[in-house]
Amino acid sequence: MKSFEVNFDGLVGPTHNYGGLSFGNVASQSNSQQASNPREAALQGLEKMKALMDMGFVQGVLAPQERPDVAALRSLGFAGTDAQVIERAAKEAMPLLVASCSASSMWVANAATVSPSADTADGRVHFTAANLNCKYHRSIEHPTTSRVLGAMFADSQHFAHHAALPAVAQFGDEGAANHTRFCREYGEAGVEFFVFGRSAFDSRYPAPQKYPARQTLEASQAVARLHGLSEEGVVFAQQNPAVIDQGVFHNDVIAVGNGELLFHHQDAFLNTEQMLAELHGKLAARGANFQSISVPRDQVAVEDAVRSYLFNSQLLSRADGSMLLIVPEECRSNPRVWQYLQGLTTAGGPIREVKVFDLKQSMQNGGGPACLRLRVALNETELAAVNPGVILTPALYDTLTAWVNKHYRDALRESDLADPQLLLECRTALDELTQILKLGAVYPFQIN
Ligand code: SUG
Repeated sequence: MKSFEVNFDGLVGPTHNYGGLSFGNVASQSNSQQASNPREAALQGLEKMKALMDMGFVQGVLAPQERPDVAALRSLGFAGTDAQVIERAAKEAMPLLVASCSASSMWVANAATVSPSADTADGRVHFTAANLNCKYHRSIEHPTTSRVLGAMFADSQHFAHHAALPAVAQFGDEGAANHTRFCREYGEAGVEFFVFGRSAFDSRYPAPQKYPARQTLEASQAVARLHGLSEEGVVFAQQNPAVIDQGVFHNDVIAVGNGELLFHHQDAFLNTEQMLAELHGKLAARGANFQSISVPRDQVAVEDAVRSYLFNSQLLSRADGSMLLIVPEECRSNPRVWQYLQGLTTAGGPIREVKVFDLKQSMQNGGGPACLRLRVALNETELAAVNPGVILTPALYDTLTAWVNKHYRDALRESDLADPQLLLECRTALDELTQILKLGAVYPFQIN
């Protein structure tokens, strides 16, 4: 049976703004308070989705969340009509209003961890929504994420959904941003690679000093158990705490994997040799020929990797067996990174082509091409069981582009977030979107 890796990209929501909300994420902190352009952000994302579709990849769409999140503000004690809730939050606690308006759900690599059916004990595709509890503005995403994923992957014969892990730092879980799957073919059993930043219960593991390690070992282990993964099918590895302190807040800022290949920075991990040997051995047992490309620090410094998002790229398998790397424009404007990439594609290795996309609106909040997509490996039967409304077609692309142009503002500043009209605009847009994507009622304003 044929199998595919389907990329579901997060559609940027109408409140996309620069709130400076993510301590440890250099771009989010340095662009705080700049005016954003939500329309441009959403169109940039759609361009990338269309380009992949046009290249023959199966491409899906993941809906944004309801923002401002009035229900979250109510749970913090703001009361009255919806307009009054927003007005009071703006007057008394602006940072909470900003957090409740974040369009951060666009970075769907953080929505969930996904294990394909070939890896799981019950032969279903498993999803665990990420609790994202390191940052308040992201911790409020998972209930809607679960509803949206449930509406996209509804058939319980093929899909199993797990609620987010306990909402405490000891089980901090950032989803697929710290998870990669290696395999020979997408439909064959693979090895799932979980990368954590610290251990919550075992002090022998070092931790970063300056910035938070968002993913714990215990969270990764819990997800592997929930998904019914076998010991032969998992490898756990620790991120180098020193790179977290340089702004690598998720492992997908310093490494990306696909098929039989891991593309990573020399300084990405602790105990790299041992980890690579384990991956090699476990993949060999599955008939796969694991390879890695380590980018040396004297060619690309960690700082260049963080600024350019070289590793926050999409590594895609093409029909001829070669790989394509989708990178953000910031890689081309960094001379060292661009030079490295020129050498990489001509070296006779698996990565033969680089394609560049302008994702500046998302990049300025620390979200590159890989952050914007959730990968779901599916066989033909499973793909047929996915809600067809969320699979991108030329017609859906046109509809979504028109929808964005109709509903989105082209400038948003912090002061605009207090405008009660913005809430109405967002709800009108999202109500229409659930019809376009055939999701049913998934948003709090549609349910309550
Ligand atoms: O969680 N930025 C996101 C970026 C997530 C990137 N995802 C991956 N690497 N997979 C974060 O830090 C910034 C929001 C603001 O400051 O307005 C933000 O949430």
